[in-house]
Amino acid sequence: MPTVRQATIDLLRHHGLTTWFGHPGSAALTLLEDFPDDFRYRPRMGALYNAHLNKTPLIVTAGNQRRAMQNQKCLLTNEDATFVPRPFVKWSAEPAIASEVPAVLAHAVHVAMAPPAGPVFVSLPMDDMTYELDDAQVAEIEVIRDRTVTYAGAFPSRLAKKIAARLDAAKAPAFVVGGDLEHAGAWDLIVKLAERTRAAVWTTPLPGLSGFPEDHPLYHGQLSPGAGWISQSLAGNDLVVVFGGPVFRYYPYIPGPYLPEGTSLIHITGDTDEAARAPVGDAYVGDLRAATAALLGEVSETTPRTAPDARPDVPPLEQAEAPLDPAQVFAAVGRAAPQDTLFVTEAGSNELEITKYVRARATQSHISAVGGGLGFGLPAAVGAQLGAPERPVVALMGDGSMQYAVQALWSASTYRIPVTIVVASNEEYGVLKEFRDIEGARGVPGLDLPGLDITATAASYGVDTYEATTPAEVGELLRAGASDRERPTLINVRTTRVPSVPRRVGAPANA
Ligand SMILES: Cc1ncc(C[n+]2csc(CCOP(=O)(O)OP(=O)(O)O)c2C)c(N)n1
Ligand SMILES: [Mg+2]
Repeated sequence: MPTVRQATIDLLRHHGLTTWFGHPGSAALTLLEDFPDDFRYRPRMGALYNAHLNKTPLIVTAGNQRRAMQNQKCLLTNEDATFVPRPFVKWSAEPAIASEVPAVLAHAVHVAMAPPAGPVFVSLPMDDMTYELDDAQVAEIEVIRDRTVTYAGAFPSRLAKKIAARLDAAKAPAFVVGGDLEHAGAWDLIVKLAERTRAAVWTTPLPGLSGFPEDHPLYHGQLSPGAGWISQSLAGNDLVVVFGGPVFRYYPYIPGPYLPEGTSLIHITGDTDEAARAPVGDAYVGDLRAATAALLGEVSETTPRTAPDARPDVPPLEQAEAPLDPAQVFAAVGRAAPQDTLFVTEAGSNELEITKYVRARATQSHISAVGGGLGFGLPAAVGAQLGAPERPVVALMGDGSMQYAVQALWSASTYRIPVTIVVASNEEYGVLKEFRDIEGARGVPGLDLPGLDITATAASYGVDTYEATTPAEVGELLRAGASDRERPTLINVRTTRVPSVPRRVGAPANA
């Protein structure tokens, strides 16, 4: 008779879940024994908070002590296992009996995938895995394994007409796009809609995925999260339409109205809580792809508007020597990176510079952490490279951010995952200094990072490492790193410290 472990593996395989990111511990050994050849195991603790805010459909399992030893609180007992990952999971469970494990995992898969997607958690007592199933249980599990759950989204044309009428009447509409547009597969549609309405397009702060081509003439960059900054950036737009993201994840507190005087906001989202918690605007909750398609069918093509000003050109390469201005580094990266590069960024003070100068071009080409919890970038880059093995994956990291999940370098070198990592080393937590200045906080310790040897650290994990000292070298090393499909590469660049006046896009000079 098959065991619960065999039925579990079979169920996961059936759903195409064959890459397992884990942290091997003794409570998981009964699950991992005789690990099947068509599965791959990557040791790594997940950052649940970021996964939750990035709406990543992740099934997290943790081994628990044997059921008969939990009452004594033996070593490895997780007393209230389902509570531990809250509030960062959509759902969590521990099967009531061993034979229920596959059914609970099927439930977990479907809940994780249901829009808006997100992580779920299942606790698996160790002795469940070896439990032998009888014929009736096997038959029931097969039915559960083979059934399907389909989400069919629609957007009523009555509502699309109403929104389109407001868009048609607007003199200078702006779109603010979020990563959910990409989850929804609405990339081409939103580009067409922006072109048809000649809207200025911004990315929502902390978008996760950029939602729009960053090299498009209508693209204006990523909004800075402060309310006062956002209302300044959107000044002159009489209608703002937000697609597939929250309104907005403000930080830090920058006084100012949520919107410029006389501007109204429409919020189109697939996430009911996003709609419910927004401080301004009329929200429409529905399927994002269907909503964008419906709007495209309804907006008038004849509303005369001039295109908003395109952004300044990327600066020419300078003959500079390290420490380099970050703009020079990222302009060099943007020039050298192959067209289909997938960028993962965890770059502190440089996130906005990156949308200005690197300009990711296609869908699924710029991934970042919505939650901002450091320790996302390196493992996300490794995961992205596993998910998109033919594409060059380039991680753009700060020297501080490098330290939070540095062991991902071990996975990259051990499993020959050919990511290229560019580190902007300014020897500080630069963005925290910007926030310190904004808050007017004095005497804050711990913001300098002198003496970190990034290349030596990476080399100790077995990664090929280089030090770039000019923009031209950044470009050459990046091209070489991206074309090496066998091994990971790390390029460290010394960069200038952040200036003491915040220089964020849309930031008022006196913020
Ligand atoms: C786990 C975690 N710890 C601390 C922070 C606070 N934090 C936000 S940005 C940052 C510094 C990033 O520095 P670095 O990567 O060097 O980029 P820089 O701003 O210097 O360009 C820190 C410590 C965080 N977001 N997450
Ligand atoms: Mg730094």
